[in-house]
Amino acid sequence: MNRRVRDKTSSHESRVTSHAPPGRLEGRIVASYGRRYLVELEDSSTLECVTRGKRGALACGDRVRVVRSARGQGVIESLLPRETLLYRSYRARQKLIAANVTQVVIVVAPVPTFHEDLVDRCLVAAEAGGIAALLALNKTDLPQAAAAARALTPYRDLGYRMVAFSAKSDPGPLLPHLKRRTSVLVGQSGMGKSTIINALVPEAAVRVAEISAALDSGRQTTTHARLFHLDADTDIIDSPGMQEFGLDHLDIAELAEAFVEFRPRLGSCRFNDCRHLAEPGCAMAAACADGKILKRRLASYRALAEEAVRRSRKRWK
Ligand SMILES: Nc1nc2c(ncn2[C@@H]2O[C@H](COP(=O)(O)OP(=O)(O)OP(=O)(O)O)[C@@H](O)[C@H]2O)c(=O)[nH]1
Ligand SMILES: [Mg+2]
Ligand SMILES: [Zn+2]
Repeated sequence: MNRRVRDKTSSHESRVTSHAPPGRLEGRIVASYGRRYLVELEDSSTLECVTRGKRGALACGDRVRVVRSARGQGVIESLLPRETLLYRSYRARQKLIAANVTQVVIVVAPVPTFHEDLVDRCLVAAEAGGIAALLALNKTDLPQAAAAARALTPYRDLGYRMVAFSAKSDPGPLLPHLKRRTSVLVGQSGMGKSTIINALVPEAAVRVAEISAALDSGRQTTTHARLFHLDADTDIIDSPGMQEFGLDHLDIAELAEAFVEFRPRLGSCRFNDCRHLAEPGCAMAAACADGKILKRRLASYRALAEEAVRRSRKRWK
C-alpha cells in the first residue's frame, strides 16, 4: 500500500481507485438475488451490484464489467460473452439457471421420489446447451437406494456418466467428476444439492445459514443460485430446486437432437420432415418397437414435441 497516496486521499472512493485501475473492472457473478448480484473480482474481493439497463438477464457464473459505486458496491455495466447458458423457458420468459458452466450435475435421490420426466428435461437442456451432464444419485444410505439406482440404469445405458454416494456420510465419489470443471447442481427440491455443497465446501454452511437467517424464511430450501470454489480450477454452483423444467425455447429439430439415442437415426425416417410423433416409416418408432429406444424416452420426447407443435400453431394463428 502506498502510504503517500493514502495520506493524501481521505475518501474511500479515491483510495480504492489508487490501487485499482480507474474505470472498469471485470468479475464473475457468484450469487444472484433477484435484481442484485454478488460479483467476485479478480483479487477475490466481492462487490454487491445492481445492473444498469437490462434487468434479470444475468445469471450466476456470468462474467461482467463493473464499476465501483460506493464501499463494497458496484454497478454492472455490461455482460461479457458467455460460453454456455443453462436456462428454462416458459413461453417467451426465460429463467436463467447458470452461465459458463461446463457440467450439469442432475441430483436425484430415492426420497423424495424423483421424476424421470424432469431428469429427461434436464438432460435435454444440457444437450441443447452443449453442456456435459452427470447423474448424481444421492442418499445411498437410505434403504430405497437400490431401486433408485435401478431406475437410473437406462441413462447409463445411453452413455451418461453416473455416480452414487451419500452426501451425509461421504460425498467423496463425486469429487473426481467435479475436478477442473464448473458444475451446476440441479434437480428437484430436497434431493440434497445444498447438503453436497456444504459437505464439499467447508465455509459454505456458514454462508448458507447466514443467508437463510437474513431472509428470515425459516426454510432450508435454496432460493437463489450461488457459486463456490472447490479449488483454483474447480467451481460448483448450488441452485434452487425445481418442480418443472420448461423447454419452450426448443423446436422439434432441437428436441430430437437432444435425445442422444435419436441422433444416429436422424435422417433415416421415411419423411425428411418427420417429427417422430405418429408418422409412418418413423425410424424412432421402429427402433422403439425393436427395443432399441425405450418406450418411456420416446414418450418423453413426444410430450415435448407435441408442446412444440402446439406453440408453433399458436404462433401462426
Ligand atoms: N439420508 C440422507 N439424507 C440426506 C442426504 N443428503 C441430504 N439429505 C437430506 O435431504 C434434505 C434436503 O437436503 P437439501 O440439501 O436441502 O436439498 P436441496 O436439493 O438443496 O433442496 P432445495 O434447496 O429445496 O432445492 C435434508 O433434510 C438433508 O438432510 C444423504 O446423503 N442422506
Ligand atoms: Mg438447496
Ligand atoms: Zn421419425
